[in-house]
Amino acid sequence: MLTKTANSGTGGALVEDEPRQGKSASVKPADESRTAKAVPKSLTIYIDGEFFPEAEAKVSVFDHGLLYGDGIFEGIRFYNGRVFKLEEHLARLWDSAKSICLDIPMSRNEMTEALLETIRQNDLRDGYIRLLVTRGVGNLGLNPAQCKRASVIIIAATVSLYPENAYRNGLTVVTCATRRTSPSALNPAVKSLNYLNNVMARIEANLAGADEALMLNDQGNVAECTADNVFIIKRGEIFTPPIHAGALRGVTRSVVFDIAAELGLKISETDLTRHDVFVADECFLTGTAAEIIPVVKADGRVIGNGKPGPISTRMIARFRELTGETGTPIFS
Ligand code: PXG
Repeated sequence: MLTKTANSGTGGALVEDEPRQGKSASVKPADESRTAKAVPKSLTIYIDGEFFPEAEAKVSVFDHGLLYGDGIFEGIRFYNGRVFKLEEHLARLWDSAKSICLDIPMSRNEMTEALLETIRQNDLRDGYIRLLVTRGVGNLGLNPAQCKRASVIIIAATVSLYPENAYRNGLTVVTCATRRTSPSALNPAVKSLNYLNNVMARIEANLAGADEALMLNDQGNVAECTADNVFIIKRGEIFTPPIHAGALRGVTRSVVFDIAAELGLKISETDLTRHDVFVADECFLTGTAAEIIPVVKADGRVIGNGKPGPISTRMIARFRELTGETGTPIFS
């Protein structure tokens, strides 16, 4: 996850694979939003207090983020010149750090300024931030006591949303055999650089020709998808798995709770089974990259009438209003 191509202006940012049906929430380098003829412009990347062109943005092969996935990250969006829910993302980053005994080598205010400056350096108003804190350089042993200082990396890029028809037509999901990590192994609340559990699930979805993988916990209840939280709607009420079921405390998930309260919709955290998903009237996923996106098929069962339902549609509309109107200003 820390590798970068060093030879072009197009490879430094994270690019997700193309989902089936060409639906994509891929994060692309800034220059791809320009015309095909435009000369690719290199991203400017923050590493430990300095800015580098992406070809020179490199980390040591002895960084334990690379050697062991020892580190944490956040994916953050900015819209219309404002960073959406920045404080919530930073709070979760600091919680992840505390849980794994990682000292973030800067204050939250300094992190905010570094993040805003990275966006400004890339001259972006709408896009995606990948913020990483790695354990830093150590030796080949896994003992983090060898790592003297954590490294902070901030990448700002443009983001290609799923195409609008994915929001209108919905996604398909399949349940995967890979279970969400048990809290007794690696607590899924830690947004760690070790995402192999989710990557394995994602591979299963790809092999099955689905857009996303529904991950269960060790009890067989629904936890979440590979990078998104799951919600279902039954008889006008919204349900989502509780955190203890292995769901990340998603920032977008919290926004759904806020919108539900605002719209007077009943919402609760409850253990869900695959059956609950199959017989739901509506289903949607939430995540920073995907935002709120409907699901219309799970393991071959058509959800509701096979089209995004009215509550999902209202949620999406209100979410879009909020992202366009709220957030931490970047340029003032
Ligand atoms: N579950 C998991 C396992 C996640 O990693 C979410 C749910 C949604 O949380 P937020 O706070 O984004 O509403 C995530 C999000 C990406 C990306 O490119 C995001 C995540 C992981 C990998 C990629 O946005 N985390």
